[in-house]
Amino acid sequence: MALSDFLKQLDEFSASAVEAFGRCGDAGSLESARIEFLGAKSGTLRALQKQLGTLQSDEKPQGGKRFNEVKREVEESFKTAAARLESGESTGGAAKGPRFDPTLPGQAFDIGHLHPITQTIEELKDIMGRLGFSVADGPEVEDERHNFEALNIPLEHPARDPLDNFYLSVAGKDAKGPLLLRSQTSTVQIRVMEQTAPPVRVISIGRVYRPDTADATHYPMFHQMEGLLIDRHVTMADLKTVLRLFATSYLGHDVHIRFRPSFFPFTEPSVEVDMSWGDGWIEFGGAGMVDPNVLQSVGYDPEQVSGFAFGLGVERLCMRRHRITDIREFYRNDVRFLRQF
Ligand code: FA5
Repeated sequence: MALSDFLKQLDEFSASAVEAFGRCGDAGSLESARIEFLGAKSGTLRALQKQLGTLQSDEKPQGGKRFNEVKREVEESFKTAAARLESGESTGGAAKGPRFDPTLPGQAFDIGHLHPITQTIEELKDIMGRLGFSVADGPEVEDERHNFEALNIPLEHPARDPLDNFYLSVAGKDAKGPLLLRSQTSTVQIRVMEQTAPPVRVISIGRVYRPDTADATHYPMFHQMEGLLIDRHVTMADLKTVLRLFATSYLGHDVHIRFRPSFFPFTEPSVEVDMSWGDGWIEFGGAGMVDPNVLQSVGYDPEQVSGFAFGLGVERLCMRRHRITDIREFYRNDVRFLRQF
């Protein structure tokens, strides 16, 4: 027999014996494998030993050396498999560690989910995005210019009463006058218009703060979605269309909305927006045509552009959608409530 063929047979023998021992899951199959590969009478190793004798005499030393190496490897691998079974492991190959029972049910992990208000905010952004509104952001700590003055709320206006706002005792670095937690997202209208030339089509959703007493429909911290659209020839009919499209997208086609005449210093005319709630109505926001004074305060020309703005209560929308009757549920952090969304 040629030396090269003999060496090849040794390699094949080694690979299949090591693989077979590693696969054995119990003592019976390991013993059968031992007899097959290492059996003294008719095992493969014994057959290979006989082949060794058929090599040319000058090739015998090399063949013999390799034979002994392979014999040692395979015997080692047998001993390792025997020790593994002895220690109680049933699986072979690379598996290490404790026994694994694949028939046991898996462990369910509590991974939590987004708060219902966060989910609502994402959905509102999505709906308004489809109506062509992009998202703008503004700070929660504001100065009086953005929270009041530029919104046409003069110094003596009751909305600026310290009892109706959370004024801060620290003053801002550059801000003139005191700082406060914003009481409405209308502040972002001003910030956007200060930085962008018309046309404008944005929403802004975020927290606002008012020292209101908490009851079923009020909370001292809540969220508003502000909308602002400025362009040429924008009318009240556009406002109504956008709000109706928004309400039916979010709440379904059986929802009705109505406008009631109202007053906001920064819109003229102004309306309060209600939506149907069971047999009655619930107010979910204020809106109107942006007052020319506001357009002027940010450097827009009211002769050239007009626009509408609205500010909606996010909690109220979510309550209407899920028939939640008390706004305080959102902030009690009771997982039995939160888990339902
Ligand atoms: C405003 O805040 C105006 N900035 C809205 C506006 C924007 C008008 C742009 C015109 C143009 P109002 O104070 O009504 O308006 O608040 C708007 C909505 O916020 C209310 O309709 C209500 O849905 C919600 N809201 C007001 N106060 C609370 C509160 N304490 N808790 C929960 N939601 C509230």
